[in-house]
Amino acid sequence: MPDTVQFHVRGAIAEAVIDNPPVNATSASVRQGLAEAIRRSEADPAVRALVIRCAGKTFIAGADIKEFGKPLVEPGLPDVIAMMDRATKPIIAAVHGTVLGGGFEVALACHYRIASPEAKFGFPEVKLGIVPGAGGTQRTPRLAGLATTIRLTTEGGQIGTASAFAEGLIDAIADGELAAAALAYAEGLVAEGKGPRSAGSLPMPADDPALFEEARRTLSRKMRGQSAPLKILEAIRLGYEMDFGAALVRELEMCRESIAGPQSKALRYLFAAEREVARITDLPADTATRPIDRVGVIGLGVMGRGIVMAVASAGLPVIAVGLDQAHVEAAMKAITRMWASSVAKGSLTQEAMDKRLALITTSDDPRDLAATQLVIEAVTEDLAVKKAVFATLGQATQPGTILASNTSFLNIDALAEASGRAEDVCGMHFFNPAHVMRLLENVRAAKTDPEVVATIMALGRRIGKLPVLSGVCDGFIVNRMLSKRSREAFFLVEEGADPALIDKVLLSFGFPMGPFALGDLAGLDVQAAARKARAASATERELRADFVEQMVAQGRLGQKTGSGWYLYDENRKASPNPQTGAMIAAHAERHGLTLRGIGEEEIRERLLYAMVNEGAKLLGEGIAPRPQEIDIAMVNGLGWPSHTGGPMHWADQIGLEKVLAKIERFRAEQGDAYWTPAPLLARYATEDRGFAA
Ligand code: 3H9
Repeated sequence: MPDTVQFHVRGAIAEAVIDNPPVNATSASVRQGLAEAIRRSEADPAVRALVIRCAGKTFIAGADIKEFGKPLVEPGLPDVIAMMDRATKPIIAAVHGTVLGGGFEVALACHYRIASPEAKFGFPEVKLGIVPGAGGTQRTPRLAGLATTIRLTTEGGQIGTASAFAEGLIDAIADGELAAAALAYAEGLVAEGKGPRSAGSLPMPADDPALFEEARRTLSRKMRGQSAPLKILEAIRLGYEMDFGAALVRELEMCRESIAGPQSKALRYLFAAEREVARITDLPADTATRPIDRVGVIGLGVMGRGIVMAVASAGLPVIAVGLDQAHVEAAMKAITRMWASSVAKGSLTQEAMDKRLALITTSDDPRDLAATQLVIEAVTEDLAVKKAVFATLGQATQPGTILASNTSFLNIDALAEASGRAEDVCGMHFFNPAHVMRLLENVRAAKTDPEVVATIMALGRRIGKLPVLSGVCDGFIVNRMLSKRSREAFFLVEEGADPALIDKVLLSFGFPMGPFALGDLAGLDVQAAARKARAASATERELRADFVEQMVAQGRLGQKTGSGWYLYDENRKASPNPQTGAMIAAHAERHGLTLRGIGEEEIRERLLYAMVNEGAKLLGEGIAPRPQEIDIAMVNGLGWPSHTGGPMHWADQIGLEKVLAKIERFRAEQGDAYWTPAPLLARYATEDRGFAA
C-alpha cells in the first residue's frame, strides 16, 4: 500500500484510511491505494464490507488540483470508481469535514454513506471552471433530484449533513465518533445481508426542461462569460440522452476539455494566488503578530460604519468613535437598521445580531481608544483632517497600538509622521460596502514595522477579508488602476464613442457593470468631488473631459435624480438619455473636436490595456509585490471577471509582445503622457516572458 492509504481488517470489516494532508486530495498515490484496498477487500474471503474514511480534518476535498495539466498517472479517479461499481461487497463512505468535488463523487460512488453531523458537501468544480468528471453530474440527480443537482453543481455552494440527509445524498448520520459509528453501521449492513448498490442503477428523475431553461437563463446572467456552468447543465442532461455508462464516459471527456481550457487555467491560477498573497515574500514566516482583542474605529461615515460591522461580525469587540454624540447615534441607528434588514430577510438570526451589537461600544472621545490594540481611521478624506486625527491617536493610544488609515488616495507616510509613531502606522483600505466586500488592501508605509504588517494580514483574514499587501502610492492597487480606465473612458467619449457602447463592451468582457452605469449608481456628484480632489495632478485633457461636472451642474446626479449618463424610471431601470448625446456633441463643438466612430476592439483594448500598463508600473515600482496581488485585488475589488484570471494573467495569455505593440500604437495616437509603456512590460515583452514568469 502507498503511504497515503492504510488498510486494515477488523473482523468482517475492512477499512481504507486515507491520510494525504492537507486536504486528502485524490493524488495518484491515493488513487493507487484505494484501488489496492478494493482489490484486497474483494480478494479476502473474511472481509464482508469495506469502509473508506480519512484521517485529519477532512474527507477527500477533491481531485488534486496540482496534478491538473500534467500527464495522468494511472489509475484515474473514474477507474477507481468503476472498481467500486463492480465490487461484490458493500463499500461504505464515512465522511467528515469538507466532502468536495472528486471527494463527494467517491462518496456517492460508495454503496452507502454515513456522515459526521458537521460535514459539508459540495461540487466546487464550477469555481475552478471544471465540469465534475467522476460521476457527480450523473449520480447526484438519481439520488437527490434535478433541482438540488443543478444548484449544487452549477453554483458550487455547500450543504450540511442535515440537508444532505434530507436530500437522500447520505444514508446515516454518525452518533459519536465517526470511525466507530461507521464500523457499527457496516456490521449492521452485513448482519442484514445488504449487498452493494450503485446510484447508477437508479433511474434519472423525471425530465424538467423548464428547470434547465430557467437555470440556463439565470447562470448566463449571474456568471456571465463563464463556460463551465452551462457545460455542467449539458453534462447533467447526458443522463437523459444515453445510458449511465456512456454518460460517465462523456462526462469525463467534458471534464478533461474544461480542465484544458483557458477559463479553468485562469480560475485555478486565482485559487492558488488567493493562498499565495497571504504569504508576504520579504516577511519571515515566523514574524510575530501583535495580539488584537479590541479594535477601535474612528470616523463613523459610510466606511467607518461598514468597518465596525465587519469587525463585530467576526466576533471582535470594537469601540466606535464618532465626531460627537449625534454622529455616534446616527451611525448606530444605521448599523442596527442594516442588520435588522438582514434579520428580516432571514440571512441573520436575531440572536447573532444581538451578539454583534453587544460587541460594539461607542464614544465621542478618542481617548477611549486607549483600550484598543488597533485603531482604524475612517474620517473624512482630507489630508489636514487626517493628519490631526493621527496626531491625536499618537497621543491617545499606547505605543504598539497599530494605527491604520482607511484612506483611498492620501499619503500614509505623511499620516505616519503626524502620529509620532511611524512604525505603528499602516493602511487598511476597505472597499464599500466594507461589511460585504472581501477585498482589503493592507498598505505598508515606509516605516511600518514588519510585525504590524504580519498582524494586519492575519487580522484581515480573521475578520473574513481577503487581504492583499500594497505599498504607498496614489490610489494603491485598485484605485490607481481604475483611474486609468476612467481616464480612457472619458477620452473615448470625447473622441466619439457612445458611453452605452463602452459599458456594453465591458459588460460582455465580464465586468458586472460598465464605467458609466457605475458612475450613475455611485452618484455623479461623488465622482465630481473625487475629480476635484485630484484636479491638481490632472492633465489639461483630463480636466477638459468634464462631462461629470457638466451633468452635476444640470442637476443630473445619476440614479438618485433619475438622470445621469442614462435615464432611470421609478424602478431604476435604465434607458438611453438623449441629453447625453447632446452634451457630447456640444462639448465637441465647444472644443473644436471631431467625433469619430470607434469600434468595440479599440474600446476594449484602450480601457483594459491602460490598466495592464499601470499594473506593470505598480510591479516595477514594487508597490504590488507580485502579479498575484494585482489580479486578486482587481477581481475582488473591481469585479474584473475571474474567468480571465485578472489583468496580469489575462495579459500574459495574450502575450506581452502583442500587448506592447498595441500600447505603442496608442502612444503614437494619444501621446506619451498617457501611453508610455511601463519599463517592466517593455522588458518582459522583449524577453518573451509574462508577468508571472
Ligand atoms: C475535482 O475534484 C474534479 C473532479 O470532479 C474530477 C476528477 C476526475 N488539490 O484552502 P486552504 C491545498 S476538482 C490540491 O488554505 P482551508 C491548498 O492549495 C477539485 N491541493 O485550507 C492549500 O495549500 P497551500 C474540487 C489543495 O482549510 C492547502 O490545501 N475541489 C486542494 O481554508 C490548504 O487549503 C476543490 O475545488 C486540492 N483539491 O480550506 C476544493 N484543495 O497551503 C478546493 C486545497 O500550499 N479546496 N488544497 O497553499 C477548498 O475549497 C479548500 O481548500 C478547503 C480547505 C475547503 C478544502
